[in-house]
Amino acid sequence: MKSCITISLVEEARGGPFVLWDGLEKSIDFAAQLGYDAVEIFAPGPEAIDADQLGKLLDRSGLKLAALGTGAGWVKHRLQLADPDPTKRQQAQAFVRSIVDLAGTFGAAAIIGSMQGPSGHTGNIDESLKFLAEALEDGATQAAKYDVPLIYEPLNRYETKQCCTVKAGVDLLESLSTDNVRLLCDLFHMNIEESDVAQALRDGGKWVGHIHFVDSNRRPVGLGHMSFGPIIDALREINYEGYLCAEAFPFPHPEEAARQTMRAFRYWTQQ
Ligand code: LER
Ligand code: MN
Repeated sequence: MKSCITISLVEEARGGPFVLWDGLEKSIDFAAQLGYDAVEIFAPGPEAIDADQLGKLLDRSGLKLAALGTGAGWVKHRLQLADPDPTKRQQAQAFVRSIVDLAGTFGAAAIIGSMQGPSGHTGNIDESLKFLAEALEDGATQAAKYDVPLIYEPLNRYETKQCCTVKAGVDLLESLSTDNVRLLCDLFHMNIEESDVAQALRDGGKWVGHIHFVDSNRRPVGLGHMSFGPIIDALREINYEGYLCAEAFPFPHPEEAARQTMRAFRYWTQQ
């Protein structure tokens, strides 16, 4: 398993669960100094990232781009993939494709999390799920051009009503005509929704494609009450070789949150 840390470039998301906030250059250099393998970047949109500059920063530091988040499509632009308005849905899908294109040039995946929309306001979960499935097919087709998967993240019940557990995520992915979507299992959401986090990961099996590595209270790993032993055992059992990515509150501050996660990553993966 490999280590990864989130960098947010989205001012509107201040207070959110992203660890590093100090721009790409400083954040990437700091992540490299701590020994991280990769970064996951949350950007306002593709135009906010200069691909040449990002390429140089990654080369210089030896870090990989693990993934790009699409959540700013919702947080900043109020676009969501299950919007009942077809024009807004198309705009949301175009936003996702633009992030898939940028991530794809780095051999990285785009993540669909908050962009799936809360869905509660339509009052029609089946319709929302149908729109979401169409969007996942669309994004996955685009991602396949770069030989990367699209990554889909079930969220807890306070953020979406469409799909809140690993089981619901697997059912959704299995209903698609593409097999190019993988699940992002965020341990914070799972702590709220699953009856057994480790068993849910085991059941997720081959569909588990990315992990948000965070404790029960969304603080860095080690600062909550999650049992990480069984979680790491389950990931080993399913031969998970992807990233454990720190998506946590920058508690008590970004530098210490990054250090704490790296200590926890080493502790849990080196035993
Ligand atoms: C995004 O990865 C996520 O987990 C959501 O809860 C948005 O913050
Ligand atoms: Mn997450």
